[in-house]
Amino acid sequence: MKMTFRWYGIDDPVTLDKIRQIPGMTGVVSAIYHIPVGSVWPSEEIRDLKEMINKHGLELKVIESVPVHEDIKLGLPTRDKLIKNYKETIRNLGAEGIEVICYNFMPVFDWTRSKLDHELSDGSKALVYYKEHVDKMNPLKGELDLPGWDTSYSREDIEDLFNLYSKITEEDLWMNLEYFLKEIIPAAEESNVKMAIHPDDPPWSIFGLPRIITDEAALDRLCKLVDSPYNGLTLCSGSLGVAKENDVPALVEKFASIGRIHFAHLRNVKIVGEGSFEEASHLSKDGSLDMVKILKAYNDNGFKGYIRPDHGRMIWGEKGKPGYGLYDRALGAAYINGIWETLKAR
Ligand SMILES: [Mn+2]
Repeated sequence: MKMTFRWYGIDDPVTLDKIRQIPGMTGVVSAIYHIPVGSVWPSEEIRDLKEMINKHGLELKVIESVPVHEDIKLGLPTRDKLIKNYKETIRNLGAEGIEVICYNFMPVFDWTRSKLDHELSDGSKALVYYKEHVDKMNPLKGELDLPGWDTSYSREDIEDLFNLYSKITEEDLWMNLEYFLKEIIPAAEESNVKMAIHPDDPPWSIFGLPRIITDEAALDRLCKLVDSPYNGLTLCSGSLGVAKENDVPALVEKFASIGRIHFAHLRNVKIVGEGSFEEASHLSKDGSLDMVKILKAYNDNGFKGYIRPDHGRMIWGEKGKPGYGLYDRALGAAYINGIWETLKAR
């Protein structure tokens, strides 16, 4: 495995100079954040980003993420032009040596939490999702109190999107994903870029919107939509792991053994009731996931891909982007490195 760290670009208070000092760090995963969703990422900007990262002794081999336009998820007639742009972005990224693109297919909302600074018993602050809190919100009545939610959407935009999605079933969303993948995977193959879908976070429907990348059956179905190693997964332990029925080590075992995991997100979560969870430190005993078992499944199946500590808590008074501070993620990386070194030595 190759250890990486998510970096949000030059405005990120967690600088490349700091990231490179974390033991074992080979690179960062990043994106070009100012390009509107659906537009082509220009080669020159990709090259500039890569060169800046390389100058700090780090690689850029994974992009997280190239967002998928809502019109593609909705299957609107405008999708063909947008998919054409997406393919061009894939080719441009491949030409600059990018190996993996992480993306997701979640309607309207990306990852969702009810609070971003919930204080845990040790005084650290974590992202949490309490079902009773989310159930009370009604985005159509303007009762959307979702922290971290993209405020660039107006209430009218949200209403329009909800109206469009009210006609889209889970099966429709699957068909639209299949259409997208059948178009882009050949471009990914030609460009030697592995596509790696991130599971839905949390892996269940919210606000009545369809969500499909949620469990083992969904990952099986995804892999079969286009049977190519270039159609793969970002296996996120924390996203899948909040649903009790998802056995994360077994999922790693299954999909790493067939070479479909291109990017691993390692995060621990504590299930605190049906449909509710708190993000925890990476340590197994702090959450509901067995991190040694998960890493052992990667090691046993010869995983050579990219891995990163996923969200961290805010500790030691750090202020910054929720989930993406330096300290707790660095501790997570060190912990993962320790487990990995031990597994390799056995
Ligand atoms: Mn993740």
